Amino acid sequence: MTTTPEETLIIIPTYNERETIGTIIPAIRTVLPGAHILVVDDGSPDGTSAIVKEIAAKVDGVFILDRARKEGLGKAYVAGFRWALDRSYRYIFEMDADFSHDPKYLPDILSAMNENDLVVGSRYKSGVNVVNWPMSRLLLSYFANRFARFVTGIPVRDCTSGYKCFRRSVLEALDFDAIASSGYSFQIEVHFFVWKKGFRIAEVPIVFTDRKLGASKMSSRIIREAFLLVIWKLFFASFLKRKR
Ligand SMILES: Nc1nc2c(ncn2[C@@H]2O[C@H](COP(=O)(O)OP(=O)(O)O)[C@@H](O)[C@H]2O)c(=O)[nH]1
Ligand SMILES: [Mg+2]
Repeated sequence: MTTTPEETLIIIPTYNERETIGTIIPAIRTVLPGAHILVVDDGSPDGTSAIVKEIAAKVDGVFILDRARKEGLGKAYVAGFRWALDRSYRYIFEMDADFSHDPKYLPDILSAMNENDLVVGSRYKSGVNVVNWPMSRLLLSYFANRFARFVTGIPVRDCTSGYKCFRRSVLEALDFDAIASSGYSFQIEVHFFVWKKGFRIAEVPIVFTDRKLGASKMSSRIIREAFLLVIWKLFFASFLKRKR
């Protein structure tokens, strides 16, 4: 690996993750010592932010970005990306707080960055690698991904993955104001724009294990947003580009 950990930032969006945030931070640092961690908290009423502040007071390279209210994953990530671009990080990760994204894959993803601009931790790269999700949730995710790929043409098998690493230049090239969505569709939109701009994208297989602590923030509104708004918006964007 030719990267140094201080060049790497891991952004974790949180909403009510007090049961996991205190253990995921040291787990990340064990695997990637020296990597910086930014938690973007949307005013969690359960005190997630206070736990992060306690850790940050003792450990270098751990930061909290407090936002006033819950505005969805997309807005939290955009705030985190802007924070990262104001500093000198070269590799910027997205990662969940709930251990669904096992920190053990961080070095594999980072190594793959040597030849790529975006590397996605992928549940569907080789078969289906999801543990403990109810069948209904798995089918929804799997077919939503196939549908999104079919409609938009994005060459990523796990379009909704929230475990990934961007090269700084990718985030610099993204027009954050053009990314309207807030839930899983945020991930689809980001993949779409990165692909359309011609960046190199790769997927690294991961096993995704459903959270054992805390609660999912998935909602039917988020699913509706992904299906109706983004996929069709991206379909027409893709179609119009091909026509021109
Ligand atoms: N800041 C912020 N984080 C969020 C929001 N919604 C979800 N998250 C975080 O995004 C990550 C993934 O959410 P999760 O509920 O685990 O989704 P699931 O794994 O698809 O069920 C977790 O770290 C959540 O705490 C939000 O509105 N704001
Ligand atoms: Mg989760």
